[in-house]
Amino acid sequence: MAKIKKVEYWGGTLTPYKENLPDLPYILFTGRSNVGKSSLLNMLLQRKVAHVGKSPGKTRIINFFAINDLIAFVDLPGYGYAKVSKEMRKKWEDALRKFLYHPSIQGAVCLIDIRHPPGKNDRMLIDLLLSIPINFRVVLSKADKLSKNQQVRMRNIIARELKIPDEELIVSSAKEKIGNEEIWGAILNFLPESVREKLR
Ligand SMILES: Nc1nc2c(ncn2[C@@H]2O[C@H](COP(=O)(O)OP(=O)(O)OP(=O)(O)O)[C@@H](O)[C@H]2O)c(=O)[nH]1
Ligand SMILES: [Mg+2]
Repeated sequence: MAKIKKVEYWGGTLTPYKENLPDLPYILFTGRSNVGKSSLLNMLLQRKVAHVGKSPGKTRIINFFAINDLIAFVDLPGYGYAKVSKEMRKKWEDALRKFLYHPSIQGAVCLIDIRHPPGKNDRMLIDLLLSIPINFRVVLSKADKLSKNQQVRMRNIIARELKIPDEELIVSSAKEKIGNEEIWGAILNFLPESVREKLR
């Protein structure tokens, strides 16, 4: 796990194109609206920095959080948010696609609700990530909502659907602080050795 000394909110942007982004490694948090991205980020950072919403679509802009001046977490708005027009959604998807090629992006954490098989949007995103040279890990969120047996069952189902080995899917709960170590382990592995050493 990383030693978090300082978290700095850099502010948000409506499109992934923010001029003069500081040249730090970025870790993206993706997933459909309401899946628990902001909550997971708060768990990993051990403080309430990202806004958590009762209704889907809480995060409407891209938020950047710099950690120890070494790396930055990027909290993305959720996809599949029904109240956004088709045109807006298309614009957003194109922008995200472009953003994924940004040279500073070192990895992505993709959340999928452990209670449901991946939807069309989840699959589109995973396929996109598989098609470009980017490290990513899939995290199954809200595990506290299922029994241990159900968690194992859903992990198998989701792994099969995504064609990812099931041991690579990380089971997590922001509510019960499950998966923190494992997710940090994955994130540290995305980073260059020199940065990883400084975060430890
Ligand atoms: N039981 C349970 N609820 C959770 C967990 N993580 C998030 N939630 C709840 O799910 C809802 C959405 O959480 P957010 O963290 O705002 O989700 P998000 O993916 O950032 O949503 P958008 O910003 O709309 O894309 C909130 O009501 C959270 O309290 C979890 O691990 N367990
Ligand atoms: Mg959010």
